[in-house]
Amino acid sequence: MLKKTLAGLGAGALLLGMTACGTEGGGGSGGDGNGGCVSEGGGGASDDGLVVGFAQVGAESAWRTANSESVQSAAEADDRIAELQFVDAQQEQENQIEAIRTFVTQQVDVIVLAPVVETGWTDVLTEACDAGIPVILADRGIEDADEDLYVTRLGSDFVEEGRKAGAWTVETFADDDNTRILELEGTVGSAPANDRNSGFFDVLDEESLPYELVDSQSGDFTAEGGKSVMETFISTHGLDDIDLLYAHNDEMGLGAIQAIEEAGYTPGEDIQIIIVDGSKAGFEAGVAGKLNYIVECNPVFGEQLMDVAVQVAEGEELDKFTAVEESVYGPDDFEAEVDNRQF
Ligand code: GYE
Repeated sequence: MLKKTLAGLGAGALLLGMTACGTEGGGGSGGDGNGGCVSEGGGGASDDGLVVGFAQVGAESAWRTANSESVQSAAEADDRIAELQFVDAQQEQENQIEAIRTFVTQQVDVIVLAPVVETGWTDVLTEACDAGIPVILADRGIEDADEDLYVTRLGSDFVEEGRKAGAWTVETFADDDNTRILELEGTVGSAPANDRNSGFFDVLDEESLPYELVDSQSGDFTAEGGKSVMETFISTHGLDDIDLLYAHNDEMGLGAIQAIEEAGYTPGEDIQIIIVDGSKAGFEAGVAGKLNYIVECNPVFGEQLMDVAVQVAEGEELDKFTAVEESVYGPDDFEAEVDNRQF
């Protein structure tokens, strides 16, 4: 529903939205796949185009910067979008909550949220629902209990990414008695940290790989975080008996590589390293032999997101989740792929 039209509708539209949330919001599962807010929110795009509010996570990684650029340039180039209101939440959930409340006050047509963490969204998303404004999740997901409070999610299958890292680990260390692993987790409570962890260890357990998780800590998806946690790992455990570092993103892996080198070890040889994302800098480290496996996570889905925003505004039925396409790369691929990287 367009901003200007909605403003004119006033309390009637508000009441309609509230009824939809009240009756369908508590279901938790099942439903028609569009949740309780959607049909009431979809008023159709007018010739003026949509006003979209986007509460982005922050600017913590090359992945994130590429994602913001992709969304902003797609909105700019798309005649169906009148305006994208972009908020960088600096990795703070409270900033995202504040941004959503502002979008509701401004009566934007569609809210796009890339949630920093999975929990704590019920109240603010109910407010958006009550205002009749549909919410799309971009990138990260939220807990299942709140699935009726958004229309659809467009992003990566993080469990699958973890599983790919796990499959390579099982294959690589199949002959070892006990694979000793360090894990650099993403932001605590975030969907990619939770899912990349569970997907990875599920595969190791399913395939009965003998392993020991020596330590696992969060580096908050940043290079500084990855480096300082790795320094702590090294001083606590040494590196002589460690086989593998599993870093939930490029930045943390690259920060860790620095710490490993500063401690006098050779990353990629003394310790094998997996990263997730696949930025150019990540591939360059691969070409230099400093890491061993890259699980791709694709941030360039801005154009697809604009399509979804228009469909949602028009009240179309959509799948609850659409995964972007992603691949995996080993040492034989690094050289050939490095120049293709878009971020
Ligand atoms: O892997 C990481 C970023 O949510 C998929 O967030 C995203 C993750 C990405 O900080 O680099």
